[in-house]
Amino acid sequence: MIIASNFKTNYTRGSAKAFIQAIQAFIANTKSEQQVRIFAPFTALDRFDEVATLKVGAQNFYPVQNGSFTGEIGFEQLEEFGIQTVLIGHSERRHILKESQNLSAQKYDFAKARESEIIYCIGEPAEIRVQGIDAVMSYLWEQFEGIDISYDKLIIAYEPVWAIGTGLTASLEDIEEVLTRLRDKLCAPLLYGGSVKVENIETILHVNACDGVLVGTASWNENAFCEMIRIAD
Ligand code: G2H
Repeated sequence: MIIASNFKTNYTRGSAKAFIQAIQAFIANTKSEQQVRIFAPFTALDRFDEVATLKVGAQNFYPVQNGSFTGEIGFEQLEEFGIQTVLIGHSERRHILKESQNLSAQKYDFAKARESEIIYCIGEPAEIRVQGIDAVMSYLWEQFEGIDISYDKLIIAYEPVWAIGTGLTASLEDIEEVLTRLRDKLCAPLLYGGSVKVENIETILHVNACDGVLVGTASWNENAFCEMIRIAD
């Protein structure tokens, strides 16, 4: 299973590094075989000790080699820290930062050319969900425009927008329905994200076609995140 934590805009450099080192120690002590990912803030990125099952990733980057893009971080600047995995298309980038599908696709092409693992996020807002599964699926397929779904380092995270950071989790039936329809057309591992927590991770991981989870809020606690990895074991 893939168990990923998205720190979002939380943690200082020191506290994020301490968290990552604690997770490394947990993996070493328990010999967990779960594939763990931690998407830390840029300021906490560093060359961490190598742990085979853990990758530290970046939550974002700008798809250029060099250039004049004030305030942005380029991919080469991430590679300096040995970053091998990135998030693209998270709903907070799409909806709050107004990133277009075109920009997500540009980032995707850039990271793919650098042979990085990509966790590519898709999800529908509440007004689409109420229209039923066909509307949800056509909305989700639009988020694959310009995306090479055959890339062998692609992981997809299905995160219904209305379930993100709200405490509302999609029902197991809804998650299964979406993931199995995605599975019909996609070979990439499929994650669910949206208010995953210690109390619901076990049942979510048992959903047909679910290969893991992307966790925000509930992972911002070292013990809780370790417990989620343990439950996946
Ligand atoms: C969805 C998720 C992590 P949360 O954004 O990407 O966050 O678990 O807080 O809903």
